[in-house]
Formats: sequence, C-alpha cells, structure tokens
Amino acid sequence: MELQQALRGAAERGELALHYQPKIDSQSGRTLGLEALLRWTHPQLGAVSPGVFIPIAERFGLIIAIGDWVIEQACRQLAAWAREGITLCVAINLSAHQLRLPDLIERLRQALQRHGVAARQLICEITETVAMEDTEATERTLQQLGELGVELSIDDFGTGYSSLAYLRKLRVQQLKIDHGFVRDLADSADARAVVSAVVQLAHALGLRVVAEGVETPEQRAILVDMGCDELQGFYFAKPMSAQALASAGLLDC
Ligand code: G
Ligand code: G
Ligand code: NA
Ligand code: MN
Repeated sequence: MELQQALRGAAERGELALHYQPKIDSQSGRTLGLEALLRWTHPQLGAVSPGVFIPIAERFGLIIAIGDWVIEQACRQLAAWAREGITLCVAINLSAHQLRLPDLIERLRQALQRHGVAARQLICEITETVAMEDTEATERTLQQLGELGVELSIDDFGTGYSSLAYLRKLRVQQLKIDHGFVRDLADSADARAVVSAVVQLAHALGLRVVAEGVETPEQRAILVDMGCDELQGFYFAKPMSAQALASAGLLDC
C-alpha cells in the first residue's frame, strides 16, 4: 500500500504519537520547555520518519487533519502535566498549509480552551521560509497568533533568505539557530561568527535564542559562552515519550 494511503486515518488507528525533546536553560541546565515532534508507527514498516511522511501529508492534503491532531494532543498533554503540578511550555511545529487556514487561530483557541491551557504555554515553531512568505493571509494569521498570546519561534534560522525585515514586522519571541551552524561550531570560525551574530541580533531585538542539534560538550560550551539562552539536542536529551521523560527525571523542574 502507498504511504499516502496508509497515512490516511493513521491518527484514528492510534499510529501517531508525540515525542517531546527538552529545551534546556543554558545557565541552570533545567528543562524550560519541550518541542513536540510527531512520530508515526506504520503497522508493517514500523517507524517512518517525519522527514518522509510530513511532506507526503502536505502533498496529499492530510497535513491539516494531522496538524489538528498535534494541536489537540499537545494541549491534552499540557493539561495532564498541569494536573501533576508540572508547568512547562510546549512548542509545536506548524506547516505552511496550516498557516494559510483562515481559522487556524480559532482552532488553536478552542483546543487551548477545551483543555484549560494558557496560551502562553504554547509556542508555534515555523520555518524562516514560511515566516517570510509574504501573503496577506499568513501575515494576518501570525499577527493574530500574537494577539491570542501564543509565542512564535522561527525554526531553522539562518537557512532561509536573509531578509530580516520580517523580524520587526512579526511578533516573534524566539529564534532557533539551525543545527547546521551548531554542527560546525568547533571547526569553523565562520559558523562561530554567524552564531555569535545571531545571538547578538536576537538579544538586541529582545528575543530569546535557542540552539538546536547540540551534540557535544564543546558545542555546549561555545554556545553558553556566546550567551545562547536555550539549548536543545542529543547531548541533553533525544525526543521521547511523555512517560520516558518522566522516568528520566527530565520533568523535575
Ligand atoms: O523529529 P525529526 O527530527 O525526525 O523531524 C523531522 C522533520 O519533521 C523536522 O523538520 C520537523 O520540524 C518535522 N516535524 C516533526 N513533527 C512535526 C509536526 O508535528 N508538524 C510538522 N508540520 N512538522 C513536524
Ligand atoms: O526541523 P526541526 O528543527 O523541527 O527538526 C528537528 C529534528 O532534529 C527532529 O527530527 C529531531 O529528532 C532532530 N534532532 C534533535 N536533536 C538533534 C541532534 O542533537 N542532532 C541531530 N542530528 N538531530 C537532532
Ligand atoms: Na522545529
Ligand atoms: Mn529546526
């Protein structure tokens, strides 16, 4: 069966799950928040990477339903943690197709309300390319996202076209430095220059900076030195289920 066929109804069959990867406070080492990353277990093939199935979902019109499932699941989990006295922020990844929905804000508002979750606990990550997509609809949606009180994070920062005008226009609270720069930090003066400049730019604009893909203590040390606010990567924790996070003590904050 085609993947696209199998992906249809995957949520209803219980094949989707959210895993969560901690974002660590670079000063205290504590978990500040989590990024929700979608996982699909295909009944025959096993785990299929989101790098593979998200583009398929986008191409075949399945990303809206899957995106709704992610929003719902993230809010449900936030509420479950709240009942245990754990108050963290959760970041979800939004596709360009979701941002073009005229009622995305309403969908988010209703999911938050259904689970009694505060808007400020939810962060939306969108890629730089999507943030710069200069359509009126996208711009309006991003504006309304800010009014709802949901934070906006620019993912894979540094990989898109380098017009920075949108940073002033949009209500952005967070920049995520692309893992490509982080990977090269120890060996490349150019990568260090870019990351250092991004940290300073972000701070000058009053934004927080997150480095993604941190894998080594050297990378961590350089990023702490540069004043990067939050760190995320395999060095600290891989994406894992809510249950695995709790067992690993990563929710004791
Ligand atoms: O988890 P992993 O590193 O394999 O993710 C691969 C890609 O899939 C990343 O670009 C990530 O942003 C994307 N992705 C993961 N979960 C979601 C999701 O819930 N929605 C969307 N739109 N993309 C996601
Ligand atoms: O596009 P986005 O930044 O949302 O993608 C996040 C992806 O990066 C996820 O698939 C996640 O599993 C992966 N990831 C998270 N931490 C690391 C890391 O330290 N190294 C590598 N290579 N990938 C990572
Ligand atoms: Na992301
Ligand atoms: Mn990213």
